[in-house]
Order: sequence, then C-alpha cells, then structure tokens
Amino acid sequence: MESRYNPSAIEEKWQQTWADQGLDKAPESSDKPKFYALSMFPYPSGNLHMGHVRNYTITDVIARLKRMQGHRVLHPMGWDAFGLPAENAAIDRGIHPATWTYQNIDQMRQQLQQLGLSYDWDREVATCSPDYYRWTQWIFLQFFQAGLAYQKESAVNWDPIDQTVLANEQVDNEGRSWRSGAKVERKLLRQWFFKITDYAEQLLADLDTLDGWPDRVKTMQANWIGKSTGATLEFPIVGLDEKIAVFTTRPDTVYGVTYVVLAPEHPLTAQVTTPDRAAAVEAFVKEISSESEIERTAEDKPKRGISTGGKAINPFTGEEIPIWIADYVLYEYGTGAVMGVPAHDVRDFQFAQRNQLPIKTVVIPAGGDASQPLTAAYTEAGVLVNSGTFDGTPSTEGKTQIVAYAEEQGFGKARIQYRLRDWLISRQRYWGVPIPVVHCPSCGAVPVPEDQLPVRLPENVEFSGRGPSPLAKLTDWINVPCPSCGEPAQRETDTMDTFIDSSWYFLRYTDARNENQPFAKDKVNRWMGVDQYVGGIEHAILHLLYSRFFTKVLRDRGLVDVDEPFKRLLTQGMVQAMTYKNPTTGKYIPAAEVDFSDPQAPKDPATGDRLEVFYEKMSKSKYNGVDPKEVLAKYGADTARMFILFKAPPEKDLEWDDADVEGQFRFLNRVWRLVSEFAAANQTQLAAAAIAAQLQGQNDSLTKADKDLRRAIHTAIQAVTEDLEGDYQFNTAVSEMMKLSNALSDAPAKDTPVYAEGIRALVLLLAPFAPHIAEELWHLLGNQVSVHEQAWPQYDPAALVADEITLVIQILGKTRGTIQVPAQADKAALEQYARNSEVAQRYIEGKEIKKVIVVPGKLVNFVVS
Ligand code: ANZ
Ligand code: ZN
Repeated sequence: MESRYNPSAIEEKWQQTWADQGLDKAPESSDKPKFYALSMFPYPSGNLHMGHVRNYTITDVIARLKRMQGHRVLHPMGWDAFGLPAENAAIDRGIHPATWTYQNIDQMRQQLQQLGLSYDWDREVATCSPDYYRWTQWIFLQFFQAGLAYQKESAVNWDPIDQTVLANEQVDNEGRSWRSGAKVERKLLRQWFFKITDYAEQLLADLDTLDGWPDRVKTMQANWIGKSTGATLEFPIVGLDEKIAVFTTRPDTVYGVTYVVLAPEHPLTAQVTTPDRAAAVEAFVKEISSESEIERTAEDKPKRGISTGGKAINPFTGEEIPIWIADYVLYEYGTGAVMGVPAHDVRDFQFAQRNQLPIKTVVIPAGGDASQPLTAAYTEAGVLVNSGTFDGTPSTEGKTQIVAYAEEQGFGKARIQYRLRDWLISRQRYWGVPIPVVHCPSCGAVPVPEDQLPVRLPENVEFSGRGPSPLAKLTDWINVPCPSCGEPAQRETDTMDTFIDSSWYFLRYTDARNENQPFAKDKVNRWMGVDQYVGGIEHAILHLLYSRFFTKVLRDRGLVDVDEPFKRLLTQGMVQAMTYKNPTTGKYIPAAEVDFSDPQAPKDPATGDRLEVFYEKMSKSKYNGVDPKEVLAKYGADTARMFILFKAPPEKDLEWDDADVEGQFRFLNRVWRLVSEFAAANQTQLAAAAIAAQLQGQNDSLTKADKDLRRAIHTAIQAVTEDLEGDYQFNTAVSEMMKLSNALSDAPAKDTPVYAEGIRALVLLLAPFAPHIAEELWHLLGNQVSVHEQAWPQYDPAALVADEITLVIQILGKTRGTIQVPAQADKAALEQYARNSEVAQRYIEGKEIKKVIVVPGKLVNFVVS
C-alpha cells in the first residue's frame, strides 16, 4: 500500500482504467433519466489555460454527480477548429492550417485527459473535419431551401489587416476588429446572410421560458434583439411625388417635428437636394461613407449634418419643414429616415441647437408650462400641447391615437422594429466551411446537390501572406459545371463564419458518428435539450443566440423537437491572478521578476518604481498567467480541481492563490491519511456497503460519541447534496467535506461501524470533485467496483436529530441563562426542566410566578411579580 498521497502514482493509472472500462460512455440503451452536461468547446489553440480548466472542471463535477444520482449522462468534448489563427499560423510559420490544428487538438486532448474529465471521447467532434463540415454544409442547404440563406450587396465591415469581412458583433465600440485590432473600414460587397430577423420575435419571446439562465444573459440577448414599438409616418416631399417614410417610437411628438433627416445613403438624398446644395451634399455623403456605423453613432461625438435644400410636409400640420442628411441616421435601421423632434429627444435637441433649427414643445409635464423655452429635451411622458385636436391628451394615449389617425388618413402605420440584423455569414478566408453553392451565369446561385457533399477544402494551397483568400486563386477548384444546367460555372469561394460550426455541435454529439445524417432524430431527441451548459459570459450574445436560432430553424424543418437548446446555463467567472504593473512606464512585470526586497512595496527591478498590485484576468500580455501544466505537475489534477471549486462560487471571479492551492493539497493528504490508516487497521470489512444500511434507523442504540459522529456524517451528506443541487455551490460543499474530515479525525473511537460509515461517505462525497484520489481510496477500502459507479449517499434523517437541545431561560423576557434538555421533551417537561434549573431558581425565589411561556425547542419565559 502507498503510505503517502502521491497523485502522479494514481492519476494516470485511473484515467487509463476508466478509459479501458468505458466508464464515461453515454449509454444509448438505458431507461435511466437523461442528463446532458456540456461545456463550450474550445478553439484548439494548442494550450489549455486556467479558464478552460475551470469551465471543464465545473461541468465534470456536475456530470459525475448526476451519474452517481442515477442518470444516464452525456458529457462530450470537441473542437471549434476552424478560424483565422490557423491560417495566420500557416502564413507566419509555413505550416498547413490542418496540420497546425490537428497538432493542437492532440496536445489539448492530452491535457484534458490529465485533468480526469469524464468525457465520452467516442463522440469527439472537430468542426474542421470533412465528416463534420459535410453536415454543416447540409444544414446550410436547409437554410437555403427555407429561404433563410440569401445573398445581398451590402456595406460591410472590412478588416484591412486580416482582409476579411466582420460581423457587427466582431467590431468593438471604437470601430476596431476584435481579432486584429485594425480600424474597420466600410466596403460594398456581395455577401451571404442568414435571415435571423425572421426569428427575432421568437428569440425574444422564448427568453421567458429559459428559467435556468442567468437574468443578465437574457437581458443582454433582449437588448441585442432590441424590439421597438412605434410607427412609420410618411412625409410628402415638396415638388416631388415621393414621400419620406420615417420610423419613430414617439408618434405622440409628431406635431413637434421641425425637420426630417435622411441617412446619407438614402436613395432619396440626391432627388431632394437642390442644385445650390448639390456639391456640398455630395462631399458630405462621401465623407460619411468611409465611417463605420459605430463611429457614426458614438454617443460622445457631435452629430454632423447638412441641409439638402429640399422640403417636406408634416402631414399632421401641413407645415413645410427642411430635409437634412446626417451621419447619425443609419440607412439599415427602420426606414433610414427620421423625424426631428428637438424638444423631446436629446440627440435632436443638440442637433437643432448646433444647426439653428426651431424647437417646438408638444409634451409638457402635467401642470407644466409650454411657453417657457426648453434648456434641454423633455423626454418624459406628459400631456400633449400644440398638437391640434390632440391637445390635453396624455402622451401615452396620444401615441395610440395619433397612429390610429395616421392609419385612417393613409399616411402612417403601426410598426415593430428590431435592432437585430440579418447575420452576415460569408468570410473571405480559407480555413472555414466552403459555402456549398455554384454560381452559374444562367441559373444564378445553385446549391451543390446533397450527394456531392462535402465540398472539400482543397489541400494544396499556398499561404503567401495576408491578403485575399487563397481559395479565390484556385481556378482548378473554382471552375465546375453548373449542377443544374451543366454549363461552365464557378464555385463560391467564401467560407462560413465559424459561429455556424458552433451553432449545432451540441446536436452532433448526440449521434456523432452518423455517416448518413447530421444526427438521427430519435438520438437527438433522446438527449436534447442540454440540461446544463457551462461557458464564458463572452458568449452571452452571439454563440448563444445563434445556437437558439439554429435550433428553432431545425425544429421548423422537422429535424429536432426542442424549442430551445440549453435548459440551464452557467456562465463561470474569470480566473484572475495577482498582477504587477509599473504605473509610470505602463509595463506589466512577471511576478518572478518583481523586486520583493521590501515585501510591502514591490518594485520594478529595472526602474526601481513602486509597482501597482491588483488582481486581473490571467493573460499572456499581463504576464500573470498560471500554466495548468505546472500546477498539474506539482500537485496533480485532483488538487487543481479542488482548489478551483473551493476558491469561489462558479459564477464569480476566482483569484488564484498559491497558498490556497497548497491548502487543498494538504486537505487531500489528510483525507488520504484518514482513509488509508483506517484501511490498514484491517477494518476493511467495516466499510462494506451493508454498514450504512445496518445503521439506518438504529440511531437510538448508539453511544453519545457515535451519535455525534453520525450526526456530523449525515449533516455533511445533506449539506453537500443541497449545495450541489441548488446553484452548484461547490465552494461550500468542499467546506462541508473538510468539516467531515475534521469530525472523523477527532472521533475518539476509530474502529466502530459509525466511523466506517463516515470514511465511506467522505470518499463518496469526494468522488465528483477529486475523482482519482477517491477511486484509489475506494479500492483501498476493499471495493472492486468504481466509486464513480456507486450511488450518491443518502442522508439518514434520524441521524440528524440532536439528542439534546439548548433551552433558553428567560425572566420577564430577559435571557438569564441556558440549560441542556432532551430534544424530545414536550411542553410540560420543558417547563419542569426550566423550573428545576439553577438559573430559574435564582431569579424566581420568593416571587410569584404569574405566567410561564414555553416555546418548544427554544425557550421558557417566566413572568413574575
Ligand atoms: C422621433 C422621436 C421623437 C424619436 C422623440 C425619439 C424620441 P429605438 O428605440 O432605438 O428603436 N430613429 C429611427 N430610425 C433611425 C435610424 N435609421 N437611424 C437613427 N435613428 C433612428 O429608436 C427609435 C428612434 O430612433 C425613433 O424615434 C427615431 O427618433 C430614431 F422624442 O422619432 B424618434
Ligand atoms: Zn446553370
């Protein structure tokens, strides 16, 4: 027997044994209730970081717990393997993206295996493999057939460094690419889109069904979808037959319109512009066209605009008002035109002031005064004034009435507008799924027939440098006969956004080796939806929204039965580490280089400056990363897991702390000693499963010490179970196990059945958290079948009941002392115990007892004269 806890001697051994036994395979034929535990799959960068370790450990504990609680569990892992880094590696290092990616996958798989994660590796998927992307293409064709995939010329975000189009979501608030950091440009290109806007209302409404999601994520999605209720109103143009349709959420303010504004790209811009303004307008339009949407609408930037010289008529008042164009009006939103109401909109107020446009108040607070000039926009609800027949109407009612009037008169309509746009899915890159379409001069965009899938990525390509996609240069690959008419035609050279790959991988896991379908319907329905999804908050919008969209489309195509993919979502917090920064130079200093000669004042070894010290997310650029490899080598996987689970609740940020890692290592060592000493004392037979059963209901016949220990054991079982079942409070669960181990250490007798029961319970409780040590100890206790195949321990309610309780003695409501009394004493007995107590005797001596109030289980109060 090992006398010392030595993780390296047991971890690999058990990983191998579990793999040989197929312990973690998701059972297909089993009538147990199902549980689908899923971690967001990683991009195979080559190295696991602490964020991954945390994410996967959390899901693993849940998967292991559910197995022990009698579920059949699906817990898969795979690789989100397409994307630019592979292509950049190809360019920078002359290695093929496929080679680079598969090498990374091998490395990372090995690192994952070292963590003892209970994956069903038979279901591993890599989105870059033709067996997978064949079905991504097939699904694209489903969208195409449903009219949900289409092409459109559009002004796109162009990343000049990576030479690719970016989705709006991939551009930050400063107009920079999320990947290359380049300032994003606008470019007109023909692009593929998925019509996610068709599902806007469902995606919004169904958020209400997601009880197991954090509110924060649901709010982010709702804001992203951005539903606005309002109206389109039409303003005739003076001298033309055309009308300008505006979208407004404040139809109640229509009498306060003093100008209308077109987006510079609006097709009416040229027509409404008067000859004297033509040159200036053209110059302005040109200037704006190079700006990104984010810059145009940035809140801190003054809005720029110019008068076109044209005039429109407010259909409500008959007034003529000027037509302007301005950068803040976006062509893609609403109707691409707005009515300017400076009195009641902050942006319009500033714009009117800057451009000397009139300001007309039409809403005032109840009892307010409309004659006072405004110093700022009044944006609240109120009462309508200067609004013709609507004067005196509360503005909220005015909204409905004005829209009804416009509809009656034929110059307006109620309208619901979503901020969500269609999803731009084409990328001008190599390392992605080829869009399975052929462009034919006579037939147009023709889908590649299903039996010709996959459209494979050609392998012989050159990566000469950043620039246009190498696919666009491969004439051999591009030129093909049209699948429809047979005439010469050309392949689509764009590949798909990698978010498409990850929008259905959770479905593939349910039937990962299917060669004839993306997944069989009975299999997918046997496992979906995902019972617990765990991943980073950075995916709160895109990945989660796209996956929900895919699920709904595939449901509507009859391929799955669920409405939503993920029943419960846990967004784990970041892993932070102590970070050292020189405030003068702005440089980050690796901890190993910091000058700690004065421990209270760490210094920059190069400059002698005192450093700022704070916790921040681990990252290469901050030199504060802790490499999981090193932690594993030093302490083993079980300690790393225990630390991560213990240090913070899963959804909160976690501060890395070597001392606490050490602390968990010591705890596991203590458990090792307790259990192995017990086993060595040849009491193995006591640990047999029968013991718990024997003790069940036998509590009364035990000694006081045994009863106390048994209470500690069953309190721990109850507490750990509740911590895990509620909100996965692993940190408090670990504390409970520590308490149990202390109770066992302190137990006076270590050869009783109760002690054996405690040892056994401790090992079982530990199993989901520290799977290797638990398995080793379980076998030391003489068991043959894996600890991970045991039933989760049940607590014995009888054991929880205390023998004695503390009774408070009060005189006239004032606490004077306490006594110990039998827990089962009834009211009369309690009063008797209280009367006889020394405390009571002292205070009631010589007094008349007027009343005795007994609160069972708590106190006895003597009301005396
Ligand atoms: C007049 C008005 C008066 C407005 C008022 C607001 C307050 P959300 O809630 O985001 O949907 N708008 C409409 N289309 C626009 C476009 N393409 N580019 C920029 N702004 C646009 O915002 C709707 C409001 O944003 C609309 O209501 C319109 O201004 C403006 F006291 O119309 B409002
Ligand atoms: Zn054709």
